[in-house]
Amino acid sequence: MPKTIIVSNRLPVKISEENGKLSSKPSEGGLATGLGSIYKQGDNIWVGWPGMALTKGTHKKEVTRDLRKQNMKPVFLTAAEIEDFYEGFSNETLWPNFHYFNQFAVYDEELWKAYQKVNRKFAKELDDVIEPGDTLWVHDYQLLLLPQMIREHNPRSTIGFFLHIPFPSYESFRLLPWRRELLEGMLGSDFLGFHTYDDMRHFLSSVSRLAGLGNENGKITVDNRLVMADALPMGIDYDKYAESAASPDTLAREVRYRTSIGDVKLILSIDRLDYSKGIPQRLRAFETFLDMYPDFREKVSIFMVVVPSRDTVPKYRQLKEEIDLLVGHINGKYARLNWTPVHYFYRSFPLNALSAFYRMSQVALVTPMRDGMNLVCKEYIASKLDKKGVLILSEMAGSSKELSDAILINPNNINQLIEAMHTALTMPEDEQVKHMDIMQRSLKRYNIHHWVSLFMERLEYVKKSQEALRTKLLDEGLTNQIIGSYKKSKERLIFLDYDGTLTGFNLDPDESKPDEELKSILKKLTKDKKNNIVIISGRSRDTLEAWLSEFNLEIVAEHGAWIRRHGEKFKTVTKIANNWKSEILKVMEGYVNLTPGSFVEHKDYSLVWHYRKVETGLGEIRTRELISHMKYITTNRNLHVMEGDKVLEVKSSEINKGKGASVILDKSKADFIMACGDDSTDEDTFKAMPQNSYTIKVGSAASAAKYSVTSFYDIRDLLRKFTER
Ligand code: GDG
Repeated sequence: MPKTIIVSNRLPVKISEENGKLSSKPSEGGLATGLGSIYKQGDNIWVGWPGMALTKGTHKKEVTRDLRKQNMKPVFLTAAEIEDFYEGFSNETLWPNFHYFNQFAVYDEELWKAYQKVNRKFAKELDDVIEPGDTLWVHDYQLLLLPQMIREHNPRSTIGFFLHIPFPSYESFRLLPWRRELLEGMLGSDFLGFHTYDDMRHFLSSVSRLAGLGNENGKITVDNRLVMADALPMGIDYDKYAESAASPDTLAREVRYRTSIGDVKLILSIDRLDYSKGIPQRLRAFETFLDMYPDFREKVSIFMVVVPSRDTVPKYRQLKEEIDLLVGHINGKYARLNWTPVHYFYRSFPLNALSAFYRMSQVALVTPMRDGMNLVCKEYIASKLDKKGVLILSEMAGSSKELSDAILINPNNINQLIEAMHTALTMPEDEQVKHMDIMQRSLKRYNIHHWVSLFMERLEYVKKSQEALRTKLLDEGLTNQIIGSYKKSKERLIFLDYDGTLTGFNLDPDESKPDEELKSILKKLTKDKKNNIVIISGRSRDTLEAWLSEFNLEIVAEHGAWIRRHGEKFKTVTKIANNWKSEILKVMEGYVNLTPGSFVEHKDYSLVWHYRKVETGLGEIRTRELISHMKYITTNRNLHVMEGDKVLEVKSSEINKGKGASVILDKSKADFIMACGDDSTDEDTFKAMPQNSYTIKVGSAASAAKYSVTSFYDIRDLLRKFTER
């Protein structure tokens, strides 16, 4: 039976060694709980590093055996790999870059090599466990290259990827020397999940700029494979935190802690030691708060837990020293015998202690400079059983997108932060309850289990969509069937769109001219007296005439506005009004003035705005503006606004390729009819074709065509086979 494989840098256990004896402790992290419902079932498995560098072969065997029983498989890393891959490239290159701390980022070829090597090591370990039909879910920034590496050996695998940290804007991501490789690695996935819509759109923007791949609502076509990106904010195990907050152990702890601290209001701050969390900024704001509001001295304290993390990395060590100094400074300045302004703990606590801290605190101060999501603020809310308490939350945390009932602040704005503390400490209880209630409802619903099942559903949806597209894919059997019916037929009518169907898309339109290969195909096809080949294109009749006049074929130009039959000149199909042009041209020219690199092409029955030479992004924005402008002025005017590859065309609604094709179909007695096209304008052609014809779409987008192929080369191949004996 197909299984699910979870892959992350760390396994949800930690192995430690004492006096030569190994022991393993399960980790309590939210992810471990959420994914527990998956990896503990049947043959499912979690693959990752067990958290310790083991050198002895016997130890490795023992750990492997022990973990196997718990549905886990270890990937053993050497001390050097941990240093270069984990502490190095992951935490000193990717982490700062993705959190917009580029001044801290280290660019080192050796670290990059280690990162590739360890990702490859994971891929190798996975090769031993992956079987056809398996689903893989890869986690986080340490394994960005892994999806592609898995796909190399397992091309049909279902691969999901979730990024737990922010995906930075292209302006940050582009600084990485290995940006392309990293993106390509990620694009090996079928589905990519991010915490927020902003992370998702940043990723899509990098994909467009670096890999040249556009997207339609998050769907990207990579090597003819559909890949989808989406925003799926991670939730917490709500019930676990609510239950822990109500447990007798927690209540007993709260009484003990309260007795020691006395009757002061508490502002809670809990983070891993990390510069992205804004811990010093928070302390400085609290110091100024005490300066500005002396009435609050002796009445309020910060309760600050900093969990040790990455403290072998120099930047983290420095940060620890900075926090130590600041805490010492504030306590030295304000402390009284009966009051400590900052209660500071550099260690971690058991869950019940954490729950007691959440319960005891009037305010939670969660003010990261940047955070993928931030779970602490969600846990605080779930622990507030009486709904009393106020959350101050940084806009830079992914969770701020869901928790708009918190007091949202910009962590760089110290005055705003100070005012937020004052507002929180003086907020009436009924108001606290009102906001807390709204946030609790939302977190209860979008909990970790919901997140896990949503991720799996989305992944399955992408796989099904790929499958649906594949069933239409023109395979060898279907190809032979079409060739057979072509050969048997007495009269044939073949409609061929030009750009994207017979040639690729070129930035320079001159490069789209028929090349030698295409010329030879067209020559052979048009020589056969049984064939009527029709080129049906949006291009102007002059261009098509110039490029194709040497062949004995018919032409439908400008989306059907002009038709050239055998031995005749171009004729218009209908009498089409053109009096709309001057007004539309004025508007388009306005956009040309605004947008360097753009220009307007005049066709007989349409106007086209071209932006392929405009700065990437700007062209797209201007086009969106132009579209809404056009929609407004074309209402009730029988005009049609069409988007193409880096173009926007406005034409009369009376003209479309379907109508053009119908003129030719009407008089035809062909017993073999085929139409090939690649973009939305070809859909009209497909729809105009009779039932028994062959319609073929180039590309994977939804289409009225019966079959699909992946590239214009496939169309060329098919046409070539028609003429072979
Ligand atoms: C990354 C992203 C994203 C803290 N102190 C103790 C303790 N904790 C637990 C908290 C919470 C977890 O650690 C911290 O999670 P965060 O989400 O706040 O931050 P990161 O570790 O940076 O996580 C982040 C997350 O991935 C998930 O996608 O939200 O943005 O950076 O659960 O409760 N737990 C215990 N004792 C402590 O002293 N037991």
